[in-house]
Amino acid sequence: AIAHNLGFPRIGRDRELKKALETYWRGEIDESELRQTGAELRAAHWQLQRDAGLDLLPVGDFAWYDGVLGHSLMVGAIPERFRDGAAEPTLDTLFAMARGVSSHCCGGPAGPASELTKWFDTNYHYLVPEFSLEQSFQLSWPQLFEEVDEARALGHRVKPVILGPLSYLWLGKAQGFDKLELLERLLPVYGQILDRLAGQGVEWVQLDEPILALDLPQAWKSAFERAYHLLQRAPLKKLVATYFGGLEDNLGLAAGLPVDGLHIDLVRAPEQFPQILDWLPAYKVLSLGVVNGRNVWRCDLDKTLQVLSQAAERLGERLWVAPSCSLLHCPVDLRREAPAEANQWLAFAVQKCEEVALLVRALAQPDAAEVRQALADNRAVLQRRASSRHIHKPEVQARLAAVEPRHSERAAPFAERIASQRERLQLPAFPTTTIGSFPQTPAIRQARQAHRQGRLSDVEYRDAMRGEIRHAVARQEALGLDVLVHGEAERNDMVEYFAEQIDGYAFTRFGWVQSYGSRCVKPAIILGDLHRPRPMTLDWIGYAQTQTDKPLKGMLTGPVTMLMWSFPREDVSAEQQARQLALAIRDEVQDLEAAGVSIIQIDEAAFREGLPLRRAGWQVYLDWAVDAFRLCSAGVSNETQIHTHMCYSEFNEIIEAIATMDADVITIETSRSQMELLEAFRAFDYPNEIGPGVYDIHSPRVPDSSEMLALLEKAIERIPAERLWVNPDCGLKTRGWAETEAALANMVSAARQLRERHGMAA
Ligand code: THG
Ligand code: ZN
Repeated sequence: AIAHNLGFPRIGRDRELKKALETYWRGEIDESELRQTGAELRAAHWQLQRDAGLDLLPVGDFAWYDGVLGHSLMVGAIPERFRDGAAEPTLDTLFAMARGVSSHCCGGPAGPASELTKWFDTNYHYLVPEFSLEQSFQLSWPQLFEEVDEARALGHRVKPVILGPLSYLWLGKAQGFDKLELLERLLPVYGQILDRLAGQGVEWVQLDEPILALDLPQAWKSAFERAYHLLQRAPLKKLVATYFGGLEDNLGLAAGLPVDGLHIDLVRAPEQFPQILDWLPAYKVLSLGVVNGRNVWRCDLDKTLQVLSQAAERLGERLWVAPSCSLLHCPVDLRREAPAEANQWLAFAVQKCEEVALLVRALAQPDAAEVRQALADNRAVLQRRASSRHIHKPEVQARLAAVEPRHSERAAPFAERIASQRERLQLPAFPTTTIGSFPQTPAIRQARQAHRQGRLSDVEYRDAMRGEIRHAVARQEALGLDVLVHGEAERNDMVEYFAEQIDGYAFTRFGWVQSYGSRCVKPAIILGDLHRPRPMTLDWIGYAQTQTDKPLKGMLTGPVTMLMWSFPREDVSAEQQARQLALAIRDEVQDLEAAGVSIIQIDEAAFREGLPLRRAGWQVYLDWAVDAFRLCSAGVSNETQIHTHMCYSEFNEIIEAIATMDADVITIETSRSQMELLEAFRAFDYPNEIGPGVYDIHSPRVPDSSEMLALLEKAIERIPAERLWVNPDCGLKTRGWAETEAALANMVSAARQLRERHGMAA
């Protein structure tokens, strides 16, 4: 069998690419220095993979900002606003597409960046290709070919990786026409790419078609056969790679494509084996993705070898072994971390390559001493994990087992609750509030860093943060907002902040994963059973409440978002982990209530992101996700008002689940769609209160109160006036104070005018 890899993280073990990109964008290094860093990273990554024991290395997985964007350049899909006459695109064309260009610069092309969106169900974001009706494609960007030469000059055996034509079109955006019509125009460029690679002496190319793991319309299924039939004559071997899910109804289609090999994801969809063997033509290579490219746990080698041995018996040399998907989605190298007990259970990208190589070695030489030793070590490590007291906590499990359905039920239905809450809170009509965070100023970040490094004592830090809280509260009072927040000065990331205070989480120092462009996240790892040893936010929020007579909203992150933005366990279900998190947050909710906090917001920014790729899985997910939210929020009295906030915008398909969450108030992002997103809430007759964002916090622009008033009038057409709140789209942590105060002043003024107009002024 052959050991190969679908893709390696490009950001670098120490985020070298991030640093080089940002230095280049600031004008501190020139293009040749940036390119030099890129070449060094590629060389280092190939070497790491080769040293790990892989036979065939990916090329084309490196990208300056994003792989889909690089692909758009390669096929010449460059929107008009970024074109500079007939000139070939440059690295700056690529960065302009990724980051936008302002018109006052250099007289070159100007325009907003292309849109970013989530890459399938990962936390990676790609640049959405923009297709026009007159779209033409031409080979325009030689990066892939140069990198092939580069790798071969270094003596590596390589397999170029390209996004397949159907997945590429599927991921793009076409205004007012069917993008599938572009396929015939696109395929000749793929033909040229393959010819050119063959000319460079490439034997195998990997064409990624992850959409084969989605529910596809019939027209797209048929297009697969047509497209690959046309590409068949290219003089090199093609491996079609599928990942992130099972092929299901596309299994026959994928297995039958006129190509030379197929990669399937056996981590997400183990049931595809051995079924696949009955579908695969006898001449084809089968690549089995058995090492999880989406998580950080060591592979169970014994279990995996059982599957691989069976496959090897049937396939012989036609068996390839790989991670389930590109390793883009996991951190780079565990050897970078400080020693810790948990490290033995973990594998990052480099270690995953070693696992793949070891599996192949074990197939060939099951009795080699090193193989036996490695398998024995793996067995012992997994054993220790299975019995570790750090992971299995009987108290947590007992508490979870004792949860009853009534714990997810508020004491009274919304209609009764809201009456008690109005009585208690005495808010005006159209109450004004914010989503929770206020500007994270350099002073705040410096204080946090100084505290972390021990340069600021606990008391000094507490006083500094209390100063920030007093400032935020005073500003909000001066602005005339109705429901205040403490401003979240003490928080770094809305998940990390809570994860650090929940027992059962582990953290890395260098476990960065690219989120988009130069931006990375360092997800926490759910190591074992989770629980909250002590209050997490009470000191800050309790302090803030002492600074004002107005209602103050307590701010928490919800269980689903905590889970979606962490590396989860694989030995218990997502549902179980969400319920453990829900209980931890429930404790905090109850402590806040007991401290007199009358409004508690539980953010579920990633609620919609959790939806499975296939529609058949949606209801099961929504059921447990909604229940986790209810479990964390339902333990309060009728007079305590529960809010939630969701950033993302498509609610139509999940509106019923959102209603079932039964938050008293939901705030959502709507300003960019001119309140059109509220249509789902109107059509469904959403029963609870809603705060549609009246201005876009992603831009420094300060809208007039008349603009916000117009949006609110639109909102009133869809939401009854008594149930309407007034707030920005999202948190304000990325904004400056000046624009924040100006925008909020206009927002408060808009709410006052609305009250006058509708005869609802106090
Ligand atoms: N928190 C967590 N995960 C997330 C988001 C989050 N995943 C999805 C979405 N939000 C991703 N968005 C971003 C936005 C900004 C950054 C990363 C992901 C970012 N990162 C800093 C950087 O790369 O320079 C590093 C931040 C740090 O030092 O911790 O700017 O909100 N958990
Ligand atoms: Zn938001």
